[in-house]
Amino acid sequence: MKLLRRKEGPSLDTRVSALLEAATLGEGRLPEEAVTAARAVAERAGARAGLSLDHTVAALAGATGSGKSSLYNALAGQELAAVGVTRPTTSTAQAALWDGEGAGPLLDWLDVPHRHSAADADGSGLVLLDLPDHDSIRLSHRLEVDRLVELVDLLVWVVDPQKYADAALHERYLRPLAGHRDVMLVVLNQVDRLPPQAVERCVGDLRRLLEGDGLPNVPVLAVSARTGEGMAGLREVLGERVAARRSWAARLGADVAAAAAHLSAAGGDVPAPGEPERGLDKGLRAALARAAGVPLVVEAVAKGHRHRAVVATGWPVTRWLRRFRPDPLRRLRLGMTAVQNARPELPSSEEAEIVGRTSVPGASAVQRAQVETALRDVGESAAAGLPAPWASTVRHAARSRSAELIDAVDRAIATTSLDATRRPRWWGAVNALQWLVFAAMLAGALWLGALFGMDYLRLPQPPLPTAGPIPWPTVLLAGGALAGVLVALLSRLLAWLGGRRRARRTGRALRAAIAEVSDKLVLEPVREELDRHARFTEALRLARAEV
Ligand SMILES: Nc1nc2c(ncn2[C@@H]2O[C@H](COP(=O)(O)OP(=O)(O)OP(=O)(O)O)[C@@H](O)[C@H]2O)c(=O)[nH]1
Ligand SMILES: [Mg+2]
Repeated sequence: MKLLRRKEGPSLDTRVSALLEAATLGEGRLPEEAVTAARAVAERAGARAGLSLDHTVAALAGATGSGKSSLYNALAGQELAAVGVTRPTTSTAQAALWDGEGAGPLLDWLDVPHRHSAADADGSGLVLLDLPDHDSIRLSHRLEVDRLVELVDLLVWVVDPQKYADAALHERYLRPLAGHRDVMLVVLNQVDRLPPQAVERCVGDLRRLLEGDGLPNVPVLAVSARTGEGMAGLREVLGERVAARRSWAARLGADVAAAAAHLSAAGGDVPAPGEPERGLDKGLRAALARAAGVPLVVEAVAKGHRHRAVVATGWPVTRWLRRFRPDPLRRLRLGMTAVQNARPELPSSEEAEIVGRTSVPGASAVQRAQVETALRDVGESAAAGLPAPWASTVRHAARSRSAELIDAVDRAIATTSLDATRRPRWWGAVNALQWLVFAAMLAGALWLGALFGMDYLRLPQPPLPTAGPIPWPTVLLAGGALAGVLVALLSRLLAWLGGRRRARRTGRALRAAIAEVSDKLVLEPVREELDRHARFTEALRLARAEV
């Protein structure tokens, strides 16, 4: 589009694109009628801008008998249109062309096949349309008028002294077109029928009515097609508009503004509340944590840690007993990779078939209901302050992926808790120490056993080394046993502390993982919708040239 750039504010081109963008963003959110209307305006703007910009299409519109055809003839300088006594007379639009070269495609687009060349040479660039009556008893007339009133560059409303206050004109056309005041003229025709002093009063009254329509400062011209009074003034005003070549852009600008206002009314242009509050999903995260059994997992992590610590570092004499007890963490099928998790020797319950699922007990009905409520709360608070259609889509966005939520949280927990089974390095060292101490104890026991056997067989006793007063084998046996138990007890204390720390750390990691899931599945869609609304509002502002 080759469009003129205004001195200030965005260009028409920019505004049309903005309107189109607003329509696209409003799609599926706002009433379809408003979206379609905005698209139609954008399309029309593109079409008009692609046609002759050297021509200004002005339409004579008004009630039957107001004298449109008479004015048309007077301006053209010849009897082109039939002026009748039977009403209505004009049934299809016709065009008079002044220097009509290049106006053909424009009139094709307007779908006005009846064209004449005007005899009056003064008016180069003007395309004048004589329209049927807007208040016609014939539907086809009204449709033709409505169609062309939407398309032309300049609207010339023709009224007469009797019917200038007609409600049909003011309510159906003038008031809704208040935004088009820059591309409108009002002509009070037939002033020859008024006594001279009444003309001014009549014009004043008409001006007041127009002000009431939201059309102050619209030029009002008192003319008579019959006597030619005021016609020079009308010719002059039309000539100025044609010479300026601005009407088409002003008209389209007004159309864009009107369509944007319509979208705005349909979708509300309350500015977006911006980014959703941080921590908006706090309640949701807590509900998800409860529903996913985080407290249970955290407890199992602590217990599991202690359990494995005893297996690894306990007194070798008794630690094997531990193996008969299940690992509390493994029982929830946590801390295993998906491969381990899917191993066939695992109980083939329903969940076991789904790789990577935990066996944390499923959320109770109450917990699920709490998640639902929390989800609704997120939607509600994100939608607060938004106009109705957008508020509803934001609320919907918050719940759009809720079906995946519980599963995603469960997966996050399975992944996050993998880390909870890492073995601390000291377990290995203590284990080695335990076996060393155990070996010492065993050596002592064997030694004593050998001594006992030799004594039984009455063999001579070999010399017995002593540590102080106590013989070495006894030191080894008793000391080994004592040291083993002590090391086991100390390890148990350390494992208890370690379990607590690990549980805390796992709790934090789980909550972080849940926050991530909630952000991705709940807040992200909400943010997207809020962003869409923000872009919609911004596009509308631009389309209405409010910058
Ligand atoms: N006295 C007087 N009569 C006029 C004037 N202009 C038009 N007329 C008469 O008003 C009647 C209607 O004029 P038209 O020009 O046919 O009116 P129109 O607005 O085209 O009417 P439709 O085609 O039916 O919509 C005709 O009898 C004209 O002679 C005027 O300035 N003064
Ligand atoms: Mg007519």
